[in-house]
Amino acid sequence: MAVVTGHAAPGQAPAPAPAPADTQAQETIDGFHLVIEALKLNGIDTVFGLPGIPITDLTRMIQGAGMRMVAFRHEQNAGYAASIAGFLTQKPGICLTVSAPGFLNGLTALAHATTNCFPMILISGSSEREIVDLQQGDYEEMDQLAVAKPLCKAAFRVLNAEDIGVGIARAIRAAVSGRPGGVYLDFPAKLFAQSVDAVHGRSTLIKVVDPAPKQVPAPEAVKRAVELLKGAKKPLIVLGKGAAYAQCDAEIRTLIEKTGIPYLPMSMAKGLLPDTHEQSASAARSFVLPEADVVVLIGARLNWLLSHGKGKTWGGKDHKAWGGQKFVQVDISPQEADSNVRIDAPVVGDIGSCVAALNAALGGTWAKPPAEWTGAIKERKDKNVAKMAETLAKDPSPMNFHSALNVVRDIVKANPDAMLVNEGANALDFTRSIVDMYRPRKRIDVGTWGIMGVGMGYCVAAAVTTKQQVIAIEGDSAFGFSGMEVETICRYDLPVCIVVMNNNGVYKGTDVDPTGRDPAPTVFVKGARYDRIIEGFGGVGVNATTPAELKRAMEEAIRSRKPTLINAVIDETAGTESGRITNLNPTAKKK
Ligand code: ADP
Ligand code: TZD
Ligand code: MG
Repeated sequence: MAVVTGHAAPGQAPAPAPAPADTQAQETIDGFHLVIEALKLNGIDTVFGLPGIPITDLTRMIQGAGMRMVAFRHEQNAGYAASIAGFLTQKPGICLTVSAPGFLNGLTALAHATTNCFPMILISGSSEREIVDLQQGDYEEMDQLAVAKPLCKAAFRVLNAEDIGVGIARAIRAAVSGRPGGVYLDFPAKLFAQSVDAVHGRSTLIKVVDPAPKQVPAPEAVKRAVELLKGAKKPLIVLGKGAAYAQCDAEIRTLIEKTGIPYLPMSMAKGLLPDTHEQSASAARSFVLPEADVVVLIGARLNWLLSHGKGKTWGGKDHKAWGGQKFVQVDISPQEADSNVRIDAPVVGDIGSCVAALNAALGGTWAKPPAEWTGAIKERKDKNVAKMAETLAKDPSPMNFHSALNVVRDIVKANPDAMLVNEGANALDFTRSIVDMYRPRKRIDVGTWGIMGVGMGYCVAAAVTTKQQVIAIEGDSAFGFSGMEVETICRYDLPVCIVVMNNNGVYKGTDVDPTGRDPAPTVFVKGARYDRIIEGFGGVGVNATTPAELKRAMEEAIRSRKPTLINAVIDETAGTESGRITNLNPTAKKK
C-alpha cells in the first residue's frame, strides 16, 4: 500500500504525503486507515452511519477501501440497522456517528441491541478530550463514554493510534462472546489524524481468533435436564430469538423431531422450523402454556413476553402465582436462570453445543410424549386454525387487518426466502399470528422492548446483508418513526416492499378530542397517502384499497425488486388498544 496520510477531498483518493528523502523509512499510516484496516482484518465489510465532524473522511475512506458504507438520514435508524445486521450475521453490526447529538441518536439503538442480545458496536467520533473534561464548551461537547456505559455491555475509548487494534479487538470480543450485546467505542477527533510508522502501526492490529468461543455445557447439567424431560407427561419446548441467532437449525430440528415434543416459537424464532410443522403449538398457545408440566426454554427469557413464567398465562391462581411447571433453560448466560421463577435444570452454554449435548444424551430410543397431550393440542390447533381460516376468507369493505394479511400470508408462502420486517401494535400482532414463516431468521420485529422505529433501518440492513427481497409490514404510526429512510432505500435501490397498514392512527383512527379542539393524540391525518412519500424519491407508490390491489402491488414489487411503498387502506375501527397487550395498559381496564 502507498503512503496513506492526509485527508481526502470529496470524490478524491487520499492525497499522498510530500515525498520524503527516504520513502522507505518514512512511510506512515494514520488513524483513519488503521481503523479501516482493523475492521477489514476482522471480516467486517459493512458500516451503517451518518457523516459529519469528525468522521466524514472516515465514511469516504471506508467506501474507498471497498467496504459498504450505508449512509442514513438519522443515526437511530443506522443503529437499528447495525443491531439487526449483528443478529443476522453473528458479526457485530457497526454504526458510525458524529459526536454528542449523533452519538445520542445512535445510543437508543445501542441500548436496544444490548436488551435484545444482538452484537453491535457503536463507533462515535468525539470532541477534544481536554476541552470536554474541563467543560469548556467544545463543538458537540459531551462525555460520551460515561453516558454510554450503563447502556451497553462494554465501552472503550482509544486515545492513541497504536491502540486502535486493541480497541477494535476488545469491542468485537465484547459484542459477540457470551451473551451478545452492544459495545461503545469512543474515537476522539485527534485520533484519526495521528500518524505512525506504517509497519509498526499495522503490527498493532489484531485479527481476533475465535471471537465467540463455544461454551460446552457440563455433562451433569445435561443429564439433569434429560432426566426431568423423561418424567414429563406434558412437555413443551419454547424457542426464542437466541435459538435463531445461534444458527444451529439442524440440531434444533433434530431435538424437536426426535423427542416429538410440541414447541412454541417466539416471534423471531418463527421459521426455525416451518410454522406449518405438525409439532408447532403456536395455534394452541393459550392451551399449552398453562397445561405443560416441563418446559424447555431454548434462547428465550422468561420476561414479559412469556408473562414472567407465572400468573394466569401459566395456569397460576393469580397474576403472580407459579403455575407448577418445571423449567429447563438453555442459555449462554449463567445469570439468566431463576430471574423470574425457579429453573430446575439450567443448561449453560452456547445453544449449538447444548442442543447437541441434549440430542446425544437422549440416546437411541426416546418415548414420544403421551398421545393424550399431543392429541389435545392438535384438537385445539385444528379448531383455532379453522376459525382463523373462516375469518381470513371474509372480504369486508373497507379492508381490515385480516383480509390484508391474508394476501401477505400467501405472498410470504410463495417467497419463503424473503425477509419480513414487522412493527406496529395491531399491525404487529395480527401479522405474527397470521403470516407463517418457513425458514430461519426471516422474521425481524420490535423485539424485547416492543420498540417502534426499527422498521426502515431493519429493511436496509436486511436487504444489504442478505441480498433477499424484503417485505415490511408497518403500522402507520410505526412507519412514521423511520419513514424518512425511504429515501435511503431508494438511494441504494434496495429490493424493499413496504406495506403501511393505514388505519389512520395508533391502534385505531377513531378517537376524538373530548373538547373538540385538536385531533386526538392517537389519530393522524385521515386518508393520508404514504405511497406518495416514496414517489418523491423515485420509488413506486401504490394506494391499495382491496386485497386484490394489494396482491397485485406486492407481486409487482417482488417481480421488479424496485423500492415500493403500498398504502394499504385499513378500516380505522379494526384495531384494539395496544393490540394483544391491552392488559398492560393502566387506564384501558378502567374504561
Ligand atoms: P425471545 O424474545 O425470542 O424470547 P430473548 O431475547 O428473551 O428471546 O432471549 C434470548 C436469549 O438467548 C438470551 O437470554 C441470550 O442470553 C440467549 N442467547 C443468545 N445467543 C445465544 C447463544 N449463541 N447460545 C446460548 N444462548 C444464547
Ligand atoms: N414509542 C416507541 C419508541 N415505542 C413504542 N412501543 C411506543 C412509542 C408506543 N407504541 C406501541 O407500543 S405501538 C405504537 C406505539 C406508538 C403504534 C401503534 O400504531 P400503529 O399500529 O399504527 O403502528 P396499529 O396497527 O394501528 O395498531
Ligand atoms: Mg395504525
